[in-house]
Amino acid sequence: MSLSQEKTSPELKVLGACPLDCPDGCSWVVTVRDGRAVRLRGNPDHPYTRGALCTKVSRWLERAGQDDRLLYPLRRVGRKGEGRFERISWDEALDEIAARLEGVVAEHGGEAVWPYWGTGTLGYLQGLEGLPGRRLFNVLGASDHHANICSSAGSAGLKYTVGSPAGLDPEDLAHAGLILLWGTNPLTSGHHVWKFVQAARRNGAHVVAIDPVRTRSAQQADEHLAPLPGTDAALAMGLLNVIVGLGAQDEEYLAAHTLGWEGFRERIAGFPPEAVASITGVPAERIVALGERIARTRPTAIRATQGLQRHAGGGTALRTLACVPGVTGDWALRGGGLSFSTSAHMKLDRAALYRDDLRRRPVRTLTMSRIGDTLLEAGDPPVKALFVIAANPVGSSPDQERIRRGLAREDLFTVVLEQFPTDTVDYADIVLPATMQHEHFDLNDGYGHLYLACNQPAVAPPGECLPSTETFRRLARRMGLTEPALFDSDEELAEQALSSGHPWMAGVTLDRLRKEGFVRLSVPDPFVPYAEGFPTPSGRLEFRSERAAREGHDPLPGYVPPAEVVDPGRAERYPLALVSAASHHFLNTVFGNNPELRRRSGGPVVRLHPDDAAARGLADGQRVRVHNDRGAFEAVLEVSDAVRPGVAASAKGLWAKLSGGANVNAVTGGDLTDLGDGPVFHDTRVEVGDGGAAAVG
Ligand SMILES: Nc1nc2c(c(=O)[nH]1)N[C@H]1C(S)=C(S)[C@@H](COP(=O)(O)OP(=O)(O)OC[C@H]3O[C@@H](n4cnc5c(=O)[nH]c(N)nc54)[C@H](O)[C@@H]3O)O[C@H]1N2
Ligand SMILES: Nc1nc2c(c(=O)[nH]1)N[C@H]1C(S)=C(S)[C@@H](COP(=O)(O)OP(=O)(O)OC[C@H]3O[C@@H](n4cnc5c(=O)[nH]c(N)nc54)[C@H](O)[C@@H]3O)O[C@H]1N2
Ligand code: SF4
Ligand SMILES: [Mo]
Repeated sequence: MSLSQEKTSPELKVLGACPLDCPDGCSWVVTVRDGRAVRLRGNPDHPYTRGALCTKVSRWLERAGQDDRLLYPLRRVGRKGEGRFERISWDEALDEIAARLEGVVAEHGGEAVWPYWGTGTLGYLQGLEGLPGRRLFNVLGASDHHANICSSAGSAGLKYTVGSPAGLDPEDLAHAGLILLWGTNPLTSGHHVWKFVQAARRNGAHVVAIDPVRTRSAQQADEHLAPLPGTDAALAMGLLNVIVGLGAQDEEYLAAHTLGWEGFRERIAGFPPEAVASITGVPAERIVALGERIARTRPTAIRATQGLQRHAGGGTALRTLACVPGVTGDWALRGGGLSFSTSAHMKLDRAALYRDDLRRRPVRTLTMSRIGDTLLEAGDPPVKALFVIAANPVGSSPDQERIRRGLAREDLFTVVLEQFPTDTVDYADIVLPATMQHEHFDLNDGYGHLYLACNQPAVAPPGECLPSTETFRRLARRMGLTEPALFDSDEELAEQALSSGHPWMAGVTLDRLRKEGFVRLSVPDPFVPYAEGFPTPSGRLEFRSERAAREGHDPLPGYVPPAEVVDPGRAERYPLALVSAASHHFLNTVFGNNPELRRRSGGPVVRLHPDDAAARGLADGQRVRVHNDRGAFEAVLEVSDAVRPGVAASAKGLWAKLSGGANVNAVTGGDLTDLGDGPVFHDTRVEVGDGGAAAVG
């Protein structure tokens, strides 16, 4: 084509949304010229994300065109874990998968099949809750998958206190007088909330970061408290102790809107500031000062995302934190209360999408973060076929070495639907190439605002990539299945999802979504989520929860200590508490193979307080080995007083095979939280030693 033709060829702007596991759910615009995506930018019209993407997704199109993109179905030719494959046709791939699945179901029953879906895309159709394959797996009677990896602990805790993991609209942080950024690092893990924090500040709000590490966000806050990891619930009880000591509880609110205050009040009395100081390592006078500040400021907004619930007591931590605005009555005010995730405010018809009614009998549930143990256990039946969909367990799930051993089982048939040759792909028998977001249709929200988005495909898929929904329609046909629900088109699925009839979905139609790109839920304005009552059994905020008691838990909130962090035996062998939070440069392991972002990340890094480095004779910039009895990874040491003494700070997201063979999950363990069966990534003890001359990638 000549230059003049290129100049005149019309440009097309296609509206879409970022699908990654991030609260922000950015709206984006793809510019298409001659069938090629030439630009991808944030959509300035979106009220929450306002045109800004993040440092990662600004490289989306670069990622889409990376040389290592998977473009064709592959069959393993090497040993499991080696990552050697040959190209095959879709027909061969589907024939082989159909035959192997039928064989497994016939010999071991449907539950021997594990659909293991992750968070690579939060799209309602292509990812979330395993939807693309969920109906097919329901028909086969496959095991259910508990995607506990991210927020199940906090969700379970919040459910007891306020009835739902959903809380205040993050936009309403702008109306808070005091903001507690509690176990959350928004400038890295969802930066769009920051402009609402800043708006509050312009009105005089005070911002406190509570984090064992002085993060980017903590640096920007007015105040930073650095508790020992996993002790936040004790801190919350200490703050309440101060508030009640001042008589600043809202008696009217307590009487009208809460349940179990008397019992909870007695428990609060057991957490005087001095005792809490010795549990948390936060000086008593700082606890008193913050308690007094909460007592005299209305309203207080707690922004607590996933970080602080990745501990043995993580479920109770959120359960207890949500009580603070119950005692002060701040849940009744715009900008008061707690914000964790907005997902439960999205009233799509999930049951209609998932069609779990297609199961002929109840099935067992297998827990995502326990994949290593589960694959190595005998099991009844043992897992014989594993479908990995938008997940990368080798890189992202705990106890890496056990996962590798499980995936290496010769009798296990593993299919991976992927875009890139991840650490997990290396163990696949069959690899199926998946489209990326600008190549397929989806509905998206994110979990940090109240807008639903429609993502339109902007370009044709490269090579032989297919949307996961289409892959499973083809597989169902190949297996000779006839259930009509297995063949619904993407558009039909979207219509079903939007037809819940819930009043908040009024006006949220596919037509409008297509035209406008995103639509705000029809929530009341102003939106004070629990002004009319809480979605708990009693309709009140439940300090005392009969439901918790029935389910075998403490009827009252309080403090459940972390496990490894406070275990004296482990502390002796592994003196450092490791936190491996979100990396600024990757989104989980997505982008972990992007050369520029890897370069910027500096590769695997572990940060230690100067005292801890000196005690080990370690120097800044030195190669070190971070280890415990589960495994080890190599990193470069950064000595920094941003890290609390006794804590080692690293990050998730690097690919093991590009980082010396292991990443941080070589040392994290597979235990589960007190509530919600969540993982305990930040409740890990390690030692850090000289790494010798070993290469660090
Ligand atoms: N850039 C980037 N953004 C991301 C992600 C990413 O990988 N990279 N991941 C996305 C996903 S999947 C999620 S779930 C969210 C997670 O984002 P966040 O909810 O922010 O969770 P984390 O990054 O795990 O931890 C946040 C902070 O909690 C601190 N922390 C750890 N343990 C404790 C504790 O016991 N108490 C307190 N007070 N603080 C603690 C950590 O030091 C860290 O600074 O971010 C999303 N956004
Ligand atoms: N140490 C430590 N580990 C952690 C955490 C931590 O805080 N510390 N955080 C945990 C958290 S919060 C989470 S959410 C998990 C995430 O763990 P996983 O759910 O396993 O997510 P990822 O590692 O991002 O892998 C997702 C994969 O999906 C692929 N993908 C993306 N889009 C699509 C698509 O449209 N179709 C298909 N088929 N594939 C796609 C990507 O290429 C990527 O390889 O990690 C957890 N791991
Ligand atoms: S990862 Fe988060 S901040 Fe970045 S573009 Fe996606 S939604 Fe926006
Ligand atoms: Mo997550």
